[in-house]
Amino acid sequence: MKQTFRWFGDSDPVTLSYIKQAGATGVVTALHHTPNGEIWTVKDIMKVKSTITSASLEWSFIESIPIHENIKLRTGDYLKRIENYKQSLINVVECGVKNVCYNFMPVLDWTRTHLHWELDNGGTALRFDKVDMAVFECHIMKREGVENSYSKEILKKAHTRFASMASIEKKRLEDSILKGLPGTVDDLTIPVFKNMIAQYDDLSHQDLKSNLSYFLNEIIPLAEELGIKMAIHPDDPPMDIMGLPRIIKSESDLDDLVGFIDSPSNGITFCTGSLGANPDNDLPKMIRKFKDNIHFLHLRNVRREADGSFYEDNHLEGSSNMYEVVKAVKDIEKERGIELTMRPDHGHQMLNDLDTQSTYSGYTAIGRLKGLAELRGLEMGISKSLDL
Ligand code: DNO
Repeated sequence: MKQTFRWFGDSDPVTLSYIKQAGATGVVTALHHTPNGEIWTVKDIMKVKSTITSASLEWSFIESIPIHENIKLRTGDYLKRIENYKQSLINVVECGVKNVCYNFMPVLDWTRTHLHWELDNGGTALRFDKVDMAVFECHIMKREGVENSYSKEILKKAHTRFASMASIEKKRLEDSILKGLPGTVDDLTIPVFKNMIAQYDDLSHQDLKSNLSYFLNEIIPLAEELGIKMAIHPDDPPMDIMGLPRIIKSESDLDDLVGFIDSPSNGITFCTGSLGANPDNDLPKMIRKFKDNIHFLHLRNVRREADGSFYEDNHLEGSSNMYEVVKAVKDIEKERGIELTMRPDHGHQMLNDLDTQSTYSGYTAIGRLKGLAELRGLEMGISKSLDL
């Protein structure tokens, strides 16, 4: 596998020099300052690219060129936004970058209820707690219709938990959910957020899928002509939240995706953390099944809990069998005669990184370095012992 690290640009405390020291050969980044839906200019792309190449690294994947909400809703100026997207694709290719990750999650990108959840060993992890999510939806943002989204049991627990929460804890929960996680939409306030989700009131899962299919049928022929590999990121967590439809969370969703348009450019970011939070997903089986469409790997491991909660465990631990996952990856690499690009996704906050609040949540240097080192060792062990 080609080993890469996500980098958030010049303001990222995890510098290109650190990334190089971690042993990665490439970085995954985006034009984080270009507003969603605007054209990425050649000048801006080249600036980032030359910073990366000056550090003797490669810009392996763009993560992401985000999709404007009007495209997801197929409303307003969506046709103009699609044209902008196409122009951005033309421009990135002109700069020699040909791999593009994106997602189709309405309003929110990835979502957690805890950004610093304490582990037994003193480090911290990201966590999604179903009851806390219900606390937020029922008692903090007071979403209409929320009682239809949770079981009676969870709603009851949420009621009791909210009653015992100090205001600082309520604020922490609200911030964890709404204060834009790295690479996501801007920070949101509850009123803005409520307006944004209201736009999706009448949009079913099927409608959103049909809007994705429409978008792909516009974009993929051009991407294929340009030699671009598009790779959709699955929904994280892989379930509806806030009453918003989420459509890329299971094997059958991926079946639909690849069926929308048959092209090597219509691909997948196989995120083992996002897909692994859905207990129905058999990750090694899915890797083998979607072998021709997987262009990018996000490797991490979540520990699932019975009520749908999960936290991010060590990369080789958690509920998914990372040995079987990497073995499936090695098999498909061999079959396709290629090396897939991977990044160790997220990492614990640990050691010296505990003394700093400046790294992006989940994107600490040491936790990811540990994840990369473990995955690298696992890959070597599999390759050498199975001759893959
Ligand atoms: C979280 C990330 C996601 C991802 C986007 C891709 O850590 O994997 O935010 O970048 O969903 O568009």
